[in-house]
Amino acid sequence: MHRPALCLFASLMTLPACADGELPGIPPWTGDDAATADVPTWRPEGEFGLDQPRGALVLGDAEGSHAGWSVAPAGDLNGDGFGDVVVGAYSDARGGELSGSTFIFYGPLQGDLSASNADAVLIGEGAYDYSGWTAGPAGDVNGDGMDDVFVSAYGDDTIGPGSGAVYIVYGPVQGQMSLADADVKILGAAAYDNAGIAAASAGDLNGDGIDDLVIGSYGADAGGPDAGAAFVFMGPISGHLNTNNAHVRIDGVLPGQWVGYSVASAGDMNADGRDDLIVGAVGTPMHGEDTGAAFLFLGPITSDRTVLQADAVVHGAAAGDRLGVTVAGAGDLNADGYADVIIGTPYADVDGMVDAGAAYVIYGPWSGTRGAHQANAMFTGTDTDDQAGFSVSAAGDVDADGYDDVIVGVLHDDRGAADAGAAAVFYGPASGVRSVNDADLSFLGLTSGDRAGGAVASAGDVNGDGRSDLLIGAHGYDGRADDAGAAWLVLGGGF
Ligand SMILES: [Ca+2]
Ligand SMILES: [Ca+2]
Ligand SMILES: [Ca+2]
Ligand SMILES: [Ca+2]
Repeated sequence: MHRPALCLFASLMTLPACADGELPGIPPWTGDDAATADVPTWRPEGEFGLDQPRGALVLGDAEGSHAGWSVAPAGDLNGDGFGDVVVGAYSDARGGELSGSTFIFYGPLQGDLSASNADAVLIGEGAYDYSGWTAGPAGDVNGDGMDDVFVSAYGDDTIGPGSGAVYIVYGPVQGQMSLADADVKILGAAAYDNAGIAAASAGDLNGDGIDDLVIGSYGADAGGPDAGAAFVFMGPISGHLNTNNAHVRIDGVLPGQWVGYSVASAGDMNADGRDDLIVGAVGTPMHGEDTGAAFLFLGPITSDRTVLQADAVVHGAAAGDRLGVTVAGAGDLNADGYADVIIGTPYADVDGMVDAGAAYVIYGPWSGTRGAHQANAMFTGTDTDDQAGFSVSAAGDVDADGYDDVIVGVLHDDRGAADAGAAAVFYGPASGVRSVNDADLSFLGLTSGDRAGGAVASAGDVNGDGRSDLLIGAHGYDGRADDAGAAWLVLGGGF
């Protein structure tokens, strides 16, 4: 009988031994009940091409810049009361080859826009920084009442090759600036740590009313070579730091575990008033190499720990699945007061289709150990190499029925054209197994290689009409130039 490597490791370390599919100290999953909801009177449904205007289109302006690799709401960076949008282009060359740029557009935005006309541009410091790999709202990390924005650059080499960095720029943010002038720079502590492969606002993990930031660093070595780590910085955050200055570190325990490949706020999964944290570890070898796992840590989180002290874990179904490439809070899909999460596994094989991909929903409260097949809902790709779950996000409440919804990127969906990609919205409450072709609402890429859905996000309500808006990145879109990329803002009121 196969013995999970993590448990084998635990017993080697004289920690309690554990049975198949369990981590020490974390009891197994025991099942739950699915929720049902009435269908609302207003609900957009069906398949839509991204050529049908429903908001705004941001076009990358340079060949190969891959704008839309990351998309996110940014909070309100200019203080006008409207939410703003960030579009990352990790291979933009404004600051040098592959330095990357991050484009900020103030809400409300409408019609066709170009990266060249962004309200603010944050430019990578140097060649091969990959800045804008992720970018998004930092909350208000300096406590001055203005929202702040973070940008990651996992290729930054200030400490050594691939040490990585995450920047914070305090609001108000406007005009062009080099990230060298960012208000905060957090460096990876060592070469090849790749700090900033993931980063996210962590909500308020220690309950002091100031937002906190979590940084993924899959190459960190404290728990073994490339065991990886997630680093939590409690606000207020200022100045030049490195990951050794983190208030809390969460380390992997196995070589190559790649903890911190993804990180996100889970919301409040146990409804205790404290935000919780989810961390992906794609190299976790539960059922063989690169099964992958995602670990939940309940707030308050104020002391260092390893993934063996997680409050809950879900692991992939098979070797090579790499569960946890992406993780996100999902809002509250079943409207029970407990926040839920969604976990992307684009390299999961589905019914023999290699890398068809899947996204798994787990409802709060979540404790114990479970396998991916014990997710509360599962959204699957429909063809070999679809890579469903390449991106995952809360979608807000698109159909305004009181149940939050989710959006799943399908990197290589072929319905629009070969590898045109798609973004699939599933309305809450969701349960059981559904294919992305059976999504409630789908947005399809237009032309071959667009890779729509390479990034997805809830934009909040950018235009203030009370409808939840969506962001869909297509980093392979050729609108202005080959692979210049694009991002769509889809307004919920645009149907
Ligand atoms: Ca601020
Ligand atoms: Ca909590
Ligand atoms: Ca819930
Ligand atoms: Ca809904």
